[in-house]
Amino acid sequence: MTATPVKVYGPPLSTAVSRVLACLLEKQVQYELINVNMAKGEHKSPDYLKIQPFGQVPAFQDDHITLFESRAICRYISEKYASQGNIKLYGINPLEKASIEQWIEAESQSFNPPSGTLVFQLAFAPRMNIKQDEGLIKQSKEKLAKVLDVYDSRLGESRYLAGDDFTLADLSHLPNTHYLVNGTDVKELFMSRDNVGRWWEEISGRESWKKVVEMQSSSFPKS
Ligand SMILES: N[C@@H](CCC(=O)N[C@@H](CS)C(=O)NCC(=O)O)C(=O)O
Repeated sequence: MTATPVKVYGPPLSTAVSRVLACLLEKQVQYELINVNMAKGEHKSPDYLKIQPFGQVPAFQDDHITLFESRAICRYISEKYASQGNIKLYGINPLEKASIEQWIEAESQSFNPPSGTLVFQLAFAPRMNIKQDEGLIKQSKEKLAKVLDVYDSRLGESRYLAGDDFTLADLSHLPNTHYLVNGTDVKELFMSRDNVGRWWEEISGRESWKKVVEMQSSSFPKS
């Protein structure tokens, strides 16, 4: 455990915040979660913009350093606390790290665009009384299906995306997939692919992620 807790700013319901929380829990790093009331626009306030200039969550502080971008924060946590918690999370040699990076990039560049759109359209828009865009939903489902074909093939060769161990590559997929598999018809895109379905059951059952989901459930605004 670290002496001074690191600080994470933002609500656990945010996919990007939950990525960072899952990483901190895997690495057993003590943290303080600081609420940012997005409904009240606190993420656009002048003080908050000093630590996250794009006005988004999460922001992250460790002693004197401040970071934003959830995947960069996860890389930092994994490197700084390399010898504690899950020591395989970011690999232990150049090839492992490159393989993990390859799949983090795939997540960010190929998986996140269609899956993030679907999370917003199917999980958040109805709760926010925002009209859904049926054309965009259809297009995103088609794009995501193609990405998941690649994943299914990869996961037929190895237990996890980057090899035999659960790593940041897998962890990065937890937030969007969680929303899509729990409560939307996109679940079928994941579960109809045997290897993707097996992988999802395995990664979503990790204690770290179950704790994040608990935090999300208890912070969900009551209607
Ligand atoms: N690439 C960023 C994305 C951050 C992001 O989009 N955060 C969303 C919540 S999940 C947000 O702050 N949205 C409010 C806004 O953009 O104004 C990361 O991974 O940290």
